[in-house]
Amino acid sequence: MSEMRDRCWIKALKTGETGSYCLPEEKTAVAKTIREDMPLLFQNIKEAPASEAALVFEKVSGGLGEEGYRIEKKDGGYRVSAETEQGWLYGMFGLNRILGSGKTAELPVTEIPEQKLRMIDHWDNFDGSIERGYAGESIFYRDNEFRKDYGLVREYARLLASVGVNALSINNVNVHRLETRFLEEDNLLEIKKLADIFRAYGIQVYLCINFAAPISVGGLSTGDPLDPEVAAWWKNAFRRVYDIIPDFGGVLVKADSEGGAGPFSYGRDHKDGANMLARAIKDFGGTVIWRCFVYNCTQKYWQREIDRARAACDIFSDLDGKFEENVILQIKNGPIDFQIREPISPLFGRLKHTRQVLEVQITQEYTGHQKDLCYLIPMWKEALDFDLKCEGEGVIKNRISGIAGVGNVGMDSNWTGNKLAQANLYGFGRLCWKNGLTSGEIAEEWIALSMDLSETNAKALERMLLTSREVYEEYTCPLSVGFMCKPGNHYGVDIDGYEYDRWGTYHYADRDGVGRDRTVASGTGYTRLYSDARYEEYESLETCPDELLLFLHHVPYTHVLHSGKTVIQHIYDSHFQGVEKVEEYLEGWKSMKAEVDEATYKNVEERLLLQVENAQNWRDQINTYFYRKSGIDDEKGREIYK
Ligand code: GCV
Repeated sequence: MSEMRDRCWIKALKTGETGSYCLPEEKTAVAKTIREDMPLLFQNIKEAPASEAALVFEKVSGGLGEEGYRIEKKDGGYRVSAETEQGWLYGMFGLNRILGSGKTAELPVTEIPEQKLRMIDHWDNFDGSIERGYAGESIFYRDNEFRKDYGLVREYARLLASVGVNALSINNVNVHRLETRFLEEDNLLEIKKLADIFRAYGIQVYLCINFAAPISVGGLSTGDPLDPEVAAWWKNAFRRVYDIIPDFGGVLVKADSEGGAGPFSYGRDHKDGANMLARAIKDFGGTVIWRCFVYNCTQKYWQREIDRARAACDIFSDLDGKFEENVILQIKNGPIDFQIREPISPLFGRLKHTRQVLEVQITQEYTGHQKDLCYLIPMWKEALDFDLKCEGEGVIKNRISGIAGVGNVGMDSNWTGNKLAQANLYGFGRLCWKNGLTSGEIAEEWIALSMDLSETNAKALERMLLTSREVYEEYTCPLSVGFMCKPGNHYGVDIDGYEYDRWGTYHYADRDGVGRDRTVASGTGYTRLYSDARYEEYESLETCPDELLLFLHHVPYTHVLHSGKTVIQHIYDSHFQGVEKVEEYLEGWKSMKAEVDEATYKNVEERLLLQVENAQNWRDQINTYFYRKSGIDDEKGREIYK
């Protein structure tokens, strides 16, 4: 069974504000959850007959939709109204949050989620490892078996539901041999137990599938999506799934990507692949979420005409409008791969008649491995608020039908390895639900619910969170150049680690300048994938935003930014500054020691010490590298190792 877990942001309230509550009848799994969890969340209040209750749940019709709720004060207590039990569930957690963060002045509140699909993607493998996981082993699997720690799974389901997550894929998008067999009956019976737990918290379970499964487990000679035998095999497999889990969500598919099978293997396109699965799963009510992370990962660095940033657009643009209704395309926020700074993927603008989901990475693969502090909400907000300036609705959050985040939890007792990385999971859910929340509001809420800090320290921690993305950017990635990290594990500096490799992520630094030329005038033409307005902005050095410069242009080190600095001076300044700020984080955290429990204090201090070391390494190597390339001194005369 699970060790004592950090309850995170869910408060066991002892407010004394409410004397009693009236529970909904136990008709469904969700209502049962409310009955069981109410006493955990509102600890000093007792069940009471409806007439006396100070906290009542009421069903209403109209106005709140399938998941919305309203909370208002009523006769010295509170009333939670919803059209459904799922709405009540969210209302219960909403009230817990409001009371727990002392925000009762905001009542009455009416909340309806702004994104329909709010999904966590697990990259968990059956052997218990997690691809890009930084918080211990998988909570679902161990040694090629189901871990069967149902209490822990339930705690996790509660955590996700408390921030409004309503879907979950439970295995890695890279589907290996054993996970391919998740579609077989014995495994499905285990998956059903997980689905039962998640269902009780309003969360639908999805599986990642291997496009080559008809061959590897089905014994067919082909996985060709246009072969009727292949389609029949999938339909049969889905029938098996739905016989066991009737409300199964569907499948998430990574195909033709990083060595995996896909429709290209059979000379077909991605509409053929996605639609075949969509038709096979349609009768059972399932959805196919198809990832657009498809690119050639075997290029040579001198093949400058091949641009990985273009790949998704080149492959998917012409397929717009040709997908079945139960297909959703899942698109990473940037065109390459979850770097600390990338432009927004132009594919969002090119799909006008296809459902799309934004994919972000909560787990900190390229953003510090949950050792370095990096609060990611500002980055995701930038994506949601980005205006493509195209015909019709241009703002991303209004074009998509959901958001998926690659999860960041594991067996570590605080769930996320670094306690402060909890803020990213919390914020993911809150932001999916209410896109208009600011990064500051989310940070403030999370701190109020998760820590017991004085106002001054709470503000100081909030500032740390809010500045941490930019600070990480400062000491790692100048001007969106990207991928100067160690190959393989993606932590720490290795400036040329990927420069001559096959992955298509080159910075092209030479003695004169740096950056990837993606212009129409002299580069790969990537800028033309955007609307006219964005193309013009990005194509011209006059208007290209500084922070995207090296993603889009190759410029001399002496090029002057809008900030007034040269590129080389910006590199030096930002790297010195980034390290200074991390050192300040450490001092700031030390000054909070008296107000933080010991385990959390140590947990974060340990990681900040690692972050200081990491930031210094980045600073020193980047500064030396660019000094050696350019021969240009730091105008402030600081020490740059030669
Ligand atoms: C699950 C990046 C990561 C891979 C990941 C892949 C993806 O390339 O490094 O570990 O694979 O993205 O999103 O599919």
